[in-house]
Order: sequence, then structure tokens, then C-alpha cells
Amino acid sequence: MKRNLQSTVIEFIQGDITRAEVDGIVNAANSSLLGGGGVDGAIHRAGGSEILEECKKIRARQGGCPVGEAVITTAGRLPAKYVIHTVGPVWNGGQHEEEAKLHSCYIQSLELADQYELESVAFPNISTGIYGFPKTLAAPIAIRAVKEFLSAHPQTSIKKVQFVCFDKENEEIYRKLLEQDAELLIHHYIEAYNAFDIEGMLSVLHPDVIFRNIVGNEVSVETKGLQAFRALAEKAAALFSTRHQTILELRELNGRIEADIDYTGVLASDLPDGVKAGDTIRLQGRSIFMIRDGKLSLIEDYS
Ligand code: AR6
Repeated sequence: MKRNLQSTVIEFIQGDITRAEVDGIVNAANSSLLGGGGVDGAIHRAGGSEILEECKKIRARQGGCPVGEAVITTAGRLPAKYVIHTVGPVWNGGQHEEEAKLHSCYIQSLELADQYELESVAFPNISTGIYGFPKTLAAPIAIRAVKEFLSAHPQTSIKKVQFVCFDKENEEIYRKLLEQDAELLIHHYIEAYNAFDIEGMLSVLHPDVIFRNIVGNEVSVETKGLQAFRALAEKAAALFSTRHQTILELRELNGRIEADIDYTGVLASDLPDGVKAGDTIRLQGRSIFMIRDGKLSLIEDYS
């Protein structure tokens, strides 16, 4: 089922993608689709022969998979339902369209995920192993491609995109990039907020900013103007498992983000007990606290 509102979370984790509990994992395959080393080998080993059998059928049909393109198979015994096999470029100095091809891997994989109505997709750091693509160049391409896709597909089924970093180096690179984005956004927002600059606040809610990863909190918006604010409120609604609420205020306090929420409609059944209009909700890490009469109480914990 497709959702009307874009509210996709982009996150990164360190780990082994074969264990990812998502609808689809992406494989950094080669054009033969017959398996190999690295993450490809790990996926085929853990998923079993069913994956290879389907790859062989695709080969018979279309003769492998060109660089920058993607195909989809079952995930066999893996926790995921599907494996999306994409073929990254071999790094060859950077003058052979390596960047465009890597970008295309992410876009085509997401297109397939969307076509199959997957809600969550995990990517490895394509091409940055055996294929030798510099990790510091590959990560921003990957993040940009995902954001571009989500911007262009506001109705997508995809609610979560996860970058699974196997090596420490990639994990550090992704952490820096995603945190920088979040910090920059908050910084601009707070500045505009302090200056009572409504236009400035809204301008922060830029179409490109589709993800939040503020130490684990997600708030995202997609358009300018009043609509952007509504989207922000809706996004918060998803996070808080409530419906029809308005954000009265969003601010940073000692490195934390606080939002004053006004509930104006029907609340979802799983809303934490006792929350009502005018309450202050504090997001901290992956926990949500309510502040009333100077007291802080934990109401939801996603960690
Ligand atoms: N989970 C997540 N990421 C992993 C895992 C894992 N289990 N194992 C390795 N990585 P690579 P490439 C990371 O070499 O560069 C194969 O032989 C790894 O740290 O798997 O696109 C194919 O058949 C690195 O960051 O893929 C092709 O011939 C990233 O996955 C060729 O390698 C990609 O490394 C593709 O080379």
C-alpha cells in the first residue's frame, strides 16, 4: 500500500547486511550475477541456493546485469524478503563515469524497491570493497542519490532506507555526513526562529531535506510554505504515533530538540497514556519524554 505522505527515514548502522531485518537488502553484485566475494558472497552463503537459481533465470532472460542497473530476486533464507542485485562500477581513476554509475545503482535499486512496494531497504557501501571506489567519494553520492529519489517520489512505499556499514571507516564517514546535515539544518532553523524570521524558518524546510538523523530522532519535511509546516507536523505525528497534531514550537535546548505539540484530533490507539494538548514533548536519543509541571517522564522508547 502506498502512503500519501513522504516520511522516509534515512539511517546508518554498522553491521552485517545479511542480518538486516528489512523488506529488501541490496547486493553489490557483478554483471554475471553468479555470486562472488565480499558482501555478494556473504548474501549467497547466508540466503542459500534459491537466490542463485533466480539469478540464473534472470541471466537466461537478459544475459546478466549491466553496471549501474539492478535486478531483484527472492532473499531465500535471509530475514529480508528480497535481494536487489546491483552492479557497481569498478573504480578506474574517476574519469570513466564511475560516479554516475554508482549514483544509478542507488536510484535503480530504489526504483525496484518502490515497484515491489517495499517499506524498508538496506544498502551496503556499493563498490567500496573489491571494486576500489574511494569511500569518501562514494558515501556522499549514495546519500545524495537516496535523497533525490525520495524527493522525486513523494508517494513512495519506502519508509526507511538504511546504510549498513560493514567497516569502521565507512561507518565514520556516514556518521559525519548524516550528522553534519542534521546539525546544519537545526542551526539554520534555530537562527531563523530566534530572529522571528518565519520565511527563514520555512526556507530551512527545503525540498532536499527529507531526512532527519538528529542523534536518532527523525523529523522531515518536503515543501516550502505552509505546506512544509504541515508536513513537519505530519512527520512528527508519525514519530509520535498520533494523528492530527500541530507543532507549536520546535527548538533546541542544550543539544536536545524539543517540540511543543498541540493535539487537535483523534489520537492513535498506541498513543502513550496521559499526553494531552499543550504538553511539551522532548526527544532525546530515541526516547520521548513528556514534560508537565516541571516533571519529566518517559513516554516512548525506541532504543
Ligand atoms: N554486510 C555489509 N557490508 C559488507 C559485508 C556484509 N556482510 N561484507 C562486505 N561488506 P564488496 P564491491 C562491505 O567488495 O566493492 C564481489 O566479488 C565492504 O566492507 O563486497 O561492490 C562481487 O561479486 C564494502 O564496504 O563489493 C563483485 O565482483 C562493501 O560491502 C565485487 O565483489 C562493498 O564491498 C563487487 O565489489
